[in-house]
Amino acid sequence: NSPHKRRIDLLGVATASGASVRGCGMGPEALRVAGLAEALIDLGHEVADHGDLRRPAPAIDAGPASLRLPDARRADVLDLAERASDQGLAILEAGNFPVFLGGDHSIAMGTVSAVARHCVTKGKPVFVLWIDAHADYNTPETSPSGNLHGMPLALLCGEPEFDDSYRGDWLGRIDPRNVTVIGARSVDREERRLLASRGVEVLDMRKIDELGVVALMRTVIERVRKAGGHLHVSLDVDAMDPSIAPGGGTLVPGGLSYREAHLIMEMLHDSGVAGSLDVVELNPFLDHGGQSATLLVDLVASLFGRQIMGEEPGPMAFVTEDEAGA
Ligand code: NNH
Ligand code: MN
Ligand code: MN
Ligand code: MN
Repeated sequence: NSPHKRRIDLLGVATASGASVRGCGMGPEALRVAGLAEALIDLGHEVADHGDLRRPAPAIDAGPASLRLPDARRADVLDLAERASDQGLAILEAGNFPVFLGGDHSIAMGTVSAVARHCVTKGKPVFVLWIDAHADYNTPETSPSGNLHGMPLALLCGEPEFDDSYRGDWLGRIDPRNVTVIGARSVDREERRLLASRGVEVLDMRKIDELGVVALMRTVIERVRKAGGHLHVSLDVDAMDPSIAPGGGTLVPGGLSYREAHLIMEMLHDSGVAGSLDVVELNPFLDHGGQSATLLVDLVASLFGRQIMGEEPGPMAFVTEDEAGA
């Protein structure tokens, strides 16, 4: 119902270096093939695609996860985070809405940094809505896996257990009390303790079951609105139930339903508080014929104003190969 048209800038960060399952480096291209830019243009927005950030010569990643060149992978993650932060900052300074296409969730070290650097000059508080099966608040000390995609929020919130190699002028800082994780159902033991002690709000699946996304989202949105803040939305494909979003490397049962996920995005649209977005962890190698990529494109469309009874076209029907009569 908002006629608000925006200039939306897509930036891919094509990497899986923060994850142990490979394949989400192909995420940005799958989102393009699923029609992301076209869906946004259909809604009347202006779209620019900046292509993908990637490492020119990725480390060859042989052997079991435990032997997989952790230093090389960390260097990949931090190089891409720095570049995503610098390029994201330029997009925000131009007054545009950045949509970052992952890539694994470690790219948020850079994307959220861009938002924090931009907003600090405007005196605008940054809020983060982390839509994810996981809380991604591990540190190198607490992480059971060593994978950097499980750590971006902890780094961004200034947890001290990251050494100086993680820091640079590109890294932004957010207040853990302005972070809401929604959809969580897999949180590690030490991670849970950290989240509680720092005051991160975790709206886990049980809270969603009991109270519903509408009541929960209203309070999140109200808090941002009252503070005159910028909301960064970070959407991990594994937030959704694996039955509707199989294209992720770390699936957990009991996730957001199709309508719960859309309702979150629709409410965010109506609120007008969102100013930047990540779409991460899509693994086209594990997806079923584009089902998860299509779902993510439809969710982004809901965030940018697509409505069931709106004038613009509705969600794309996902057609299986059988139905298509292939
Ligand atoms: N918490 C686990 C870890 O730190 C899993 C993180 N994996 C994710 N996060 N996909 O969204 O390794
Ligand atoms: Mn995540
Ligand atoms: Mn996750
Ligand atoms: Mn720099």
